[in-house]
Amino acid sequence: MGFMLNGEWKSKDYTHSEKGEFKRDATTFRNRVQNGGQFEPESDRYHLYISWACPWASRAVIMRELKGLQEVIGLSVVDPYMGKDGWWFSENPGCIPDKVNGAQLLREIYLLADPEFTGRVTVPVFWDKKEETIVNNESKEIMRFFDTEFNHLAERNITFYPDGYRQQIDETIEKIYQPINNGVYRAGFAETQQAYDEAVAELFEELDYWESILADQRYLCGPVLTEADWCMFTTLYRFDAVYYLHFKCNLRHLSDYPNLHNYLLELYQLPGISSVCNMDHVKQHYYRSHPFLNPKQIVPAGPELDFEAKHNRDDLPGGPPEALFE
Ligand SMILES: N[C@@H](CCC(=O)N[C@@H](CS)C(=O)NCC(=O)O)C(=O)O
Repeated sequence: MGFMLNGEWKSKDYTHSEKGEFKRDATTFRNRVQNGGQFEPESDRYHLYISWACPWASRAVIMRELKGLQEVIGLSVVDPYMGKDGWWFSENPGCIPDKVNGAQLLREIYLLADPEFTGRVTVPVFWDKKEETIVNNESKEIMRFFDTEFNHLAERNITFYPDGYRQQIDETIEKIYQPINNGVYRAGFAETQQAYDEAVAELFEELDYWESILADQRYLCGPVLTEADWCMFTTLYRFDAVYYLHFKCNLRHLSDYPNLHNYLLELYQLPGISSVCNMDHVKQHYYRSHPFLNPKQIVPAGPELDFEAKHNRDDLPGGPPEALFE
Protein backbone atom coordinates (compact mmCIF):
# COMPACT_ATOMS: atom_id res chain seq x y z
CA MET A 1 0.00 0.00 0.00
CA GLY A 2 1.14 3.50 -0.60
CA PHE A 3 0.26 7.11 -1.02
CA MET A 4 1.59 10.19 -2.81
CA LEU A 5 3.65 12.80 -0.99
CA ASN A 6 4.28 15.92 -3.10
CA GLY A 7 3.98 13.81 -6.23
CA GLU A 8 6.24 10.98 -4.96
CA TRP A 9 4.92 7.46 -4.29
CA LYS A 10 5.64 6.35 -0.71
CA SER A 11 4.86 3.14 1.05
CA LYS A 12 2.35 3.81 3.84
CA ASP A 13 -0.15 1.91 5.95
CA TYR A 14 -3.63 3.17 6.58
CA THR A 15 -4.02 5.92 9.17
CA HIS A 16 -4.87 4.96 12.77
CA SER A 17 -5.59 6.89 15.96
CA GLU A 18 -3.49 6.40 19.08
CA LYS A 19 -6.14 3.92 20.24
CA GLY A 20 -5.66 1.82 17.10
CA GLU A 21 -8.86 2.98 15.40
CA PHE A 22 -8.85 3.05 11.58
CA LYS A 23 -9.17 6.63 10.31
CA ARG A 24 -10.18 7.10 6.69
CA ASP A 25 -8.23 9.94 5.08
CA ALA A 26 -10.28 12.88 3.80
CA THR A 27 -11.17 12.86 0.11
CA THR A 28 -9.02 15.22 -1.94
CA PHE A 29 -10.84 16.36 -5.11
CA ARG A 30 -14.23 17.90 -4.39
CA ASN A 31 -15.20 19.95 -7.47
CA ARG A 32 -18.83 20.00 -8.53
CA VAL A 33 -20.41 19.15 -11.86
CA GLN A 34 -23.09 21.71 -12.53
CA ASN A 35 -24.68 23.74 -15.27
CA GLY A 36 -22.97 27.09 -15.63
CA GLY A 37 -19.97 25.94 -13.58
CA GLN A 38 -16.41 25.02 -14.57
CA PHE A 39 -17.49 21.40 -15.00
CA GLU A 40 -20.64 21.44 -17.14
CA PRO A 41 -22.54 18.18 -17.61
CA GLU A 42 -21.69 17.22 -21.20
CA SER A 43 -21.63 14.05 -23.25
CA ASP A 44 -18.27 12.38 -23.97
CA ARG A 45 -16.44 14.80 -21.71
CA TYR A 46 -15.99 12.69 -18.56
CA HIS A 47 -14.49 9.34 -17.67
CA LEU A 48 -15.02 7.20 -14.59
CA TYR A 49 -12.24 5.06 -13.11
CA ILE A 50 -13.45 2.32 -10.78
CA SER A 51 -12.71 -1.03 -9.24
CA TRP A 52 -15.49 -3.63 -9.28
CA ALA A 53 -14.17 -4.62 -5.86
CA CYS A 54 -14.67 -1.28 -4.18
CA PRO A 55 -17.98 -0.50 -2.44
CA TRP A 56 -17.43 3.25 -2.86
CA ALA A 57 -16.64 3.07 -6.57
CA SER A 58 -19.62 0.76 -7.01
CA ARG A 59 -21.98 3.53 -5.92
CA ALA A 60 -20.87 5.60 -8.91
CA VAL A 61 -20.98 2.82 -11.50
CA ILE A 62 -24.38 1.66 -10.23
CA MET A 63 -25.82 5.16 -10.71
CA ARG A 64 -24.27 5.40 -14.20
CA GLU A 65 -26.05 2.12 -15.02
CA LEU A 66 -29.41 3.03 -13.46
CA LYS A 67 -29.61 6.39 -15.18
CA GLY A 68 -28.49 4.99 -18.54
CA LEU A 69 -25.33 7.09 -18.80
CA GLN A 70 -23.09 4.39 -20.28
CA GLU A 71 -22.79 6.17 -23.66
CA VAL A 72 -22.26 9.55 -22.01
CA ILE A 73 -19.57 8.73 -19.43
CA GLY A 74 -16.67 6.39 -20.25
CA LEU A 75 -15.42 3.67 -17.91
CA SER A 76 -12.11 2.09 -16.95
CA VAL A 77 -11.80 -0.74 -14.43
CA VAL A 78 -8.58 -1.44 -12.52
CA ASP A 79 -7.15 -4.87 -11.80
CA PRO A 80 -8.62 -6.30 -8.58
CA TYR A 81 -5.19 -6.91 -7.04
CA MET A 82 -3.85 -3.80 -5.31
CA GLY A 83 -0.14 -4.39 -4.65
CA LYS A 84 2.75 -2.17 -3.63
CA ASP A 85 2.19 0.16 -6.60
CA GLY A 86 -1.47 0.60 -5.73
CA TRP A 87 -4.27 0.24 -8.26
CA TRP A 88 -3.16 -0.63 -11.79
CA PHE A 89 -4.64 -1.43 -15.19
CA SER A 90 -4.48 -4.86 -16.81
CA GLU A 91 -6.13 -6.98 -19.47
CA ASN A 92 -7.31 -9.54 -16.90
CA PRO A 93 -10.95 -10.69 -17.07
CA GLY A 94 -13.37 -7.95 -16.05
CA CYS A 95 -10.76 -5.19 -16.32
CA ILE A 96 -11.00 -2.24 -18.74
CA PRO A 97 -7.64 -0.57 -19.44
CA ASP A 98 -7.24 3.19 -19.54
CA LYS A 99 -7.75 4.20 -23.19
CA VAL A 100 -8.21 7.87 -22.26
CA ASN A 101 -4.83 8.63 -20.69
CA GLY A 102 -3.01 5.38 -21.42
CA ALA A 103 -2.04 5.04 -17.76
CA GLN A 104 -0.54 1.80 -16.42
CA LEU A 105 -1.06 2.82 -12.79
CA LEU A 106 -3.98 4.74 -11.32
CA ARG A 107 -1.58 7.12 -9.58
CA GLU A 108 -0.55 8.48 -13.01
CA ILE A 109 -4.06 9.93 -13.28
CA TYR A 110 -3.62 11.71 -9.95
CA LEU A 111 -0.28 13.09 -11.12
CA LEU A 112 -1.81 14.36 -14.36
CA ALA A 113 -4.33 16.27 -12.26
CA ASP A 114 -1.72 17.52 -9.81
CA PRO A 115 2.00 16.78 -10.26
CA GLU A 116 2.50 17.68 -6.58
CA PHE A 117 -0.40 15.54 -5.37
CA THR A 118 -0.39 14.49 -1.72
CA GLY A 119 -2.93 11.91 -0.58
CA ARG A 120 -4.17 8.38 -1.15
CA VAL A 121 -4.73 7.10 -4.66
CA THR A 122 -8.29 5.83 -4.45
CA VAL A 123 -11.20 4.81 -6.67
CA PRO A 124 -13.61 6.12 -7.81
CA VAL A 125 -12.04 8.90 -9.88
CA PHE A 126 -14.16 11.17 -12.05
CA TRP A 127 -11.94 12.55 -14.81
CA ASP A 128 -12.58 15.52 -17.11
CA LYS A 129 -11.09 14.95 -20.58
CA LYS A 130 -11.59 18.60 -21.53
CA GLU A 131 -9.76 20.21 -18.61
CA GLU A 132 -7.55 17.13 -18.17
CA THR A 133 -8.06 16.96 -14.47
CA ILE A 134 -9.83 15.05 -11.73
CA VAL A 135 -13.19 16.61 -11.01
CA ASN A 136 -13.99 14.62 -7.91
CA ASN A 137 -13.02 11.38 -6.15
CA GLU A 138 -15.74 11.21 -3.50
CA SER A 139 -18.21 8.44 -4.27
CA LYS A 140 -21.36 9.95 -2.78
CA GLU A 141 -20.78 13.19 -4.69
CA ILE A 142 -20.08 11.44 -8.01
CA MET A 143 -23.21 9.34 -7.48
CA ARG A 144 -25.19 12.54 -6.81
CA PHE A 145 -23.87 14.26 -9.97
CA PHE A 146 -24.93 11.28 -12.07
CA ASP A 147 -28.33 11.27 -10.42
CA THR A 148 -29.10 15.00 -10.59
CA GLU A 149 -26.87 16.84 -13.09
CA PHE A 150 -26.95 14.63 -16.21
CA ASN A 151 -30.72 14.26 -16.64
CA HIS A 152 -30.81 15.82 -20.11
CA LEU A 153 -28.26 13.22 -21.28
CA ALA A 154 -29.57 10.18 -19.40
CA GLU A 155 -31.45 7.39 -21.18
CA ARG A 156 -33.80 6.93 -18.24
CA ASN A 157 -36.00 9.64 -16.80
CA ILE A 158 -35.60 8.52 -13.22
CA THR A 159 -34.31 9.90 -9.92
CA PHE A 160 -33.07 8.44 -6.67
CA TYR A 161 -33.03 11.85 -4.97
CA PRO A 162 -36.69 12.82 -5.20
CA ASP A 163 -38.17 16.03 -3.85
CA GLY A 164 -39.73 15.55 -0.46
CA TYR A 165 -37.15 12.94 0.54
CA ARG A 166 -33.93 14.83 0.05
CA GLN A 167 -33.18 15.71 3.65
CA GLN A 168 -34.03 12.19 4.78
CA ILE A 169 -31.80 10.70 2.08
CA ASP A 170 -28.85 12.87 3.09
CA GLU A 171 -29.38 12.05 6.77
CA THR A 172 -29.66 8.33 6.07
CA ILE A 173 -26.48 8.27 3.96
CA GLU A 174 -24.76 10.02 6.86
CA LYS A 175 -26.34 7.74 9.49
CA ILE A 176 -25.17 4.49 7.90
CA TYR A 177 -21.71 5.74 6.91
CA GLN A 178 -19.71 5.37 10.15
CA PRO A 179 -21.33 2.28 11.63
CA ILE A 180 -21.96 0.29 8.43
CA ASN A 181 -20.17 1.44 5.24
CA ASN A 182 -17.04 2.54 7.04
CA GLY A 183 -17.82 0.32 10.04
CA VAL A 184 -16.75 -2.87 8.30
CA TYR A 185 -13.39 -1.23 7.55
CA ARG A 186 -13.14 0.09 11.12
CA ALA A 187 -13.55 -3.50 12.32
CA GLY A 188 -11.25 -5.03 9.70
CA PHE A 189 -8.43 -2.52 9.95
CA ALA A 190 -8.60 -2.00 13.75
CA GLU A 191 -5.20 -2.28 15.39
CA THR A 192 -6.37 -2.93 18.93
CA GLN A 193 -8.94 -5.25 20.47
CA GLN A 194 -10.84 -2.28 21.87
CA ALA A 195 -11.07 -0.49 18.51
CA TYR A 196 -12.29 -3.71 16.90
CA ASP A 197 -14.82 -4.43 19.66
CA GLU A 198 -16.29 -0.95 19.40
CA ALA A 199 -16.56 -1.04 15.60
CA VAL A 200 -18.19 -4.48 15.55
CA ALA A 201 -20.68 -3.57 18.29
CA GLU A 202 -21.72 -0.40 16.44
CA LEU A 203 -21.93 -2.21 13.11
CA PHE A 204 -24.29 -4.92 14.35
CA GLU A 205 -26.35 -2.49 16.39
CA GLU A 206 -26.97 -0.47 13.22
CA LEU A 207 -27.70 -3.59 11.15
CA ASP A 208 -30.17 -4.72 13.84
CA TYR A 209 -31.82 -1.30 13.66
CA TRP A 210 -32.30 -1.46 9.89
CA GLU A 211 -33.46 -5.06 10.10
CA SER A 212 -36.34 -3.88 12.29
CA ILE A 213 -37.10 -0.86 10.04
CA LEU A 214 -37.17 -3.03 6.93
CA ALA A 215 -39.73 -5.34 8.51
CA ASP A 216 -42.55 -3.06 7.37
CA GLN A 217 -40.79 -0.50 5.23
CA ARG A 218 -39.57 -1.46 1.76
CA TYR A 219 -36.51 0.80 1.57
CA LEU A 220 -34.38 2.83 3.96
CA CYS A 221 -36.31 6.07 3.44
CA GLY A 222 -39.78 4.57 3.00
CA PRO A 223 -41.62 3.17 -0.04
CA VAL A 224 -39.27 4.89 -2.50
CA LEU A 225 -35.91 3.55 -3.68
CA THR A 226 -33.22 6.20 -3.14
CA GLU A 227 -29.49 6.88 -3.22
CA ALA A 228 -29.34 5.84 0.44
CA ASP A 229 -30.33 2.30 -0.58
CA TRP A 230 -27.51 2.13 -3.10
CA CYS A 231 -25.07 3.26 -0.41
CA MET A 232 -26.33 0.45 1.82
CA PHE A 233 -26.40 -2.08 -1.02
CA THR A 234 -22.70 -1.94 -1.89
CA THR A 235 -21.76 -2.89 1.68
CA LEU A 236 -24.41 -5.59 2.09
CA TYR A 237 -23.43 -7.22 -1.21
CA ARG A 238 -19.86 -7.79 0.09
CA PHE A 239 -20.84 -8.73 3.62
CA ASP A 240 -20.99 -12.52 3.70
CA ALA A 241 -18.26 -13.07 1.11
CA VAL A 242 -15.69 -10.70 2.59
CA TYR A 243 -16.54 -8.66 5.65
CA TYR A 244 -17.80 -11.59 7.72
CA LEU A 245 -14.49 -13.49 7.41
CA HIS A 246 -11.74 -11.14 6.23
CA PHE A 247 -12.82 -8.18 8.41
CA LYS A 248 -14.07 -10.39 11.29
CA CYS A 249 -17.61 -8.95 11.16
CA ASN A 250 -18.89 -12.30 12.29
CA LEU A 251 -21.53 -11.84 14.97
CA ARG A 252 -24.08 -12.71 12.32
CA HIS A 253 -24.14 -13.36 8.58
CA LEU A 254 -26.05 -10.90 6.48
CA SER A 255 -28.17 -13.86 5.38
CA ASP A 256 -29.15 -14.36 9.05
CA TYR A 257 -31.15 -11.12 8.75
CA PRO A 258 -34.33 -12.02 6.82
CA ASN A 259 -35.32 -8.45 5.97
CA LEU A 260 -31.88 -7.12 5.09
CA HIS A 261 -31.17 -10.24 3.08
CA ASN A 262 -34.39 -10.06 1.07
CA TYR A 263 -33.80 -6.32 0.58
CA LEU A 264 -30.31 -7.09 -0.76
CA LEU A 265 -31.73 -9.68 -3.17
CA GLU A 266 -34.34 -7.24 -4.43
CA LEU A 267 -31.78 -4.55 -5.18
CA TYR A 268 -29.37 -7.00 -6.80
CA GLN A 269 -32.13 -8.28 -9.10
CA LEU A 270 -33.13 -4.85 -10.42
CA PRO A 271 -32.31 -4.26 -14.12
CA GLY A 272 -28.62 -3.78 -14.84
CA ILE A 273 -27.35 -4.24 -11.29
CA SER A 274 -25.89 -7.72 -11.65
CA SER A 275 -23.91 -6.45 -14.67
CA VAL A 276 -22.07 -4.00 -12.40
CA CYS A 277 -21.44 -6.51 -9.62
CA ASN A 278 -18.38 -8.73 -9.87
CA MET A 279 -17.91 -11.04 -6.90
CA ASP A 280 -14.74 -12.51 -8.34
CA HIS A 281 -13.08 -9.07 -8.33
CA VAL A 282 -14.43 -8.40 -4.84
CA LYS A 283 -12.90 -11.56 -3.39
CA GLN A 284 -9.67 -11.32 -5.37
CA HIS A 285 -9.15 -7.77 -4.20
CA TYR A 286 -9.79 -8.07 -0.49
CA TYR A 287 -8.21 -11.44 0.20
CA ARG A 288 -5.08 -10.76 -1.89
CA SER A 289 -4.47 -7.05 -1.28
CA HIS A 290 -4.23 -6.98 2.52
CA PRO A 291 -1.29 -9.25 3.37
CA PHE A 292 -1.32 -7.89 6.94
CA LEU A 293 -4.74 -9.57 7.33
CA ASN A 294 -4.28 -12.59 5.04
CA PRO A 295 -0.53 -13.21 4.63
CA LYS A 296 -0.80 -16.19 2.27
CA GLN A 297 -3.30 -14.29 0.11
CA ILE A 298 -5.43 -17.38 -0.32
CA VAL A 299 -8.89 -16.58 -1.63
CA PRO A 300 -11.56 -18.72 0.07
CA ALA A 301 -13.78 -20.84 -2.16
CA GLY A 302 -17.05 -19.93 -0.44
CA PRO A 303 -19.48 -19.01 0.70
CA GLU A 304 -21.99 -20.18 -1.87
CA LEU A 305 -24.33 -17.24 -2.35
CA ASP A 306 -27.42 -17.11 -4.53
CA PHE A 307 -28.24 -13.48 -5.32
CA GLU A 308 -30.89 -14.64 -7.79
CA ALA A 309 -32.97 -16.37 -5.09
CA LYS A 310 -36.57 -15.23 -4.88
CA HIS A 311 -37.16 -12.34 -2.48
CA ASN A 312 -40.31 -11.34 -0.59
CA ARG A 313 -40.15 -7.55 -0.78
CA ASP A 314 -43.13 -7.24 -3.13
CA ASP A 315 -45.30 -7.94 -0.06
CA LEU A 316 -44.54 -4.42 1.18
CA PRO A 317 -45.96 -1.13 -0.12
CA GLY A 318 -43.89 0.79 -2.65
CA GLY A 319 -41.39 -0.53 -5.14
CA PRO A 320 -38.79 0.40 -7.69
CA PRO A 321 -39.64 3.14 -10.23
CA GLU A 322 -41.38 1.79 -13.33
CA ALA A 323 -38.97 3.62 -15.64
CA LEU A 324 -36.30 1.20 -14.50
CA PHE A 325 -38.00 -1.59 -16.44
CA GLU A 326 -38.48 0.35 -19.69
N1 LIG B 1 -13.90 8.70 0.16
C1 LIG B 1 -13.72 7.82 -0.87
C2 LIG B 1 -13.07 6.51 -0.40
C3 LIG B 1 -12.65 5.69 -1.55
C4 LIG B 1 -11.73 4.53 -1.12
O1 LIG B 1 -11.22 4.49 0.00
N2 LIG B 1 -11.48 3.59 -2.06
C5 LIG B 1 -10.59 2.48 -1.75
C6 LIG B 1 -11.05 1.22 -2.44
S1 LIG B 1 -12.40 0.43 -1.64
C7 LIG B 1 -9.22 2.75 -2.32
O2 LIG B 1 -9.10 3.09 -3.48
N3 LIG B 1 -8.19 2.55 -1.51
C8 LIG B 1 -6.82 2.68 -1.91
C9 LIG B 1 -5.97 3.25 -0.80
O3 LIG B 1 -6.51 3.75 0.18
O4 LIG B 1 -4.75 3.20 -0.96
C10 LIG B 1 -15.06 7.58 -1.54
O5 LIG B 1 -16.06 7.29 -0.87
O6 LIG B 1 -15.11 7.73 -2.74
